[in-house]
Amino acid sequence: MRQVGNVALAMIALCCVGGSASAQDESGFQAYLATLRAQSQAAGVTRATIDSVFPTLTLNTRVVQLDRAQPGSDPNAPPPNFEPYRVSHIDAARISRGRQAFQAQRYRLQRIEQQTGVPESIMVAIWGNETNYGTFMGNFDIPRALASLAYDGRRRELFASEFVDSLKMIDRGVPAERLKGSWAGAMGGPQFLPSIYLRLARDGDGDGRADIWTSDADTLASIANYFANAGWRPGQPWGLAVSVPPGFDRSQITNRLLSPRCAKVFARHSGWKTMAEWRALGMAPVSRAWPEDTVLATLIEPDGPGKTAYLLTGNYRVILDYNCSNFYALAVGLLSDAVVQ
Ligand SMILES: [Ca+2]
Repeated sequence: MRQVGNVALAMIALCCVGGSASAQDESGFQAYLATLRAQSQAAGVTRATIDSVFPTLTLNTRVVQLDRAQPGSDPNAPPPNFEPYRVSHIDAARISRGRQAFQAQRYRLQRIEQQTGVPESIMVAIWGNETNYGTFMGNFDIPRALASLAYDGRRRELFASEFVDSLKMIDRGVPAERLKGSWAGAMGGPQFLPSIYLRLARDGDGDGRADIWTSDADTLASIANYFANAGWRPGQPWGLAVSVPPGFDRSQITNRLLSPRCAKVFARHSGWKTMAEWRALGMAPVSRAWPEDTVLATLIEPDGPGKTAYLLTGNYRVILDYNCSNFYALAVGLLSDAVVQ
């Protein structure tokens, strides 16, 4: 009952914010653009960029449909198992392409790892998970998509801010026609939102531009810069697959901390223990060498007791910072291991 009431309230709220969110009409969108224009001016976007972009903007109903089709999560539903996801996302084709990308890019990857401490294999795995190694980066016009999503209003503040940042990219010298990406505003090989591009995109090939759309060197340098900025610890793995001993008492590893962000993702992790403590509890490595005894890790059992479990270091949290999903982060970690085998 409470849920029904909340949904009804939300619909009422939507109907009355600007009177346009449910109408989805071009005239409502054009009227809303005055707000976005004022926000852009207030944020310091140049007149030339504003005058060149705004006349091109029309409502993209397709991105609004895609945003609304995002599956809502039922708080009472048990999380799905990871194993089917692993099998479909880290298949032979993706591993094979990853090994090819790894070999083809090694001369760059080695240099970037030396500069940032971010492993070559992690850069490749992010690239593979985000865009299948640069082969699928999205073809939506980014300012138009973000303006449409801001107008729709489900996450207006976020999308309006990203829209303004996409204009700042033009001011910074990115050609407007480069601003192509996913329907939700992620661009180029690393799939950066405009705010992330402005903060963390890097020039990897020395031409003075961070071209994450056509330069593999810039894409890989940008991914590494993101990871270094988010606190990747050189010399530590992301984690490793382990087997949990039969009859293991899980009450002794309960996580009592509540994460302020991504609470549901972190709620699936145990409390922190050192590798020495995990080994003393009977965990046995499945796939790779045991990290140093002092490294801290949490345990996740994404398929429940009796199946493969994973010990996750602080570096796993850096992958979550990139995309806060346990399935995503596990897939990146396992793909990174597979491409260098
Ligand atoms: Ca460049």
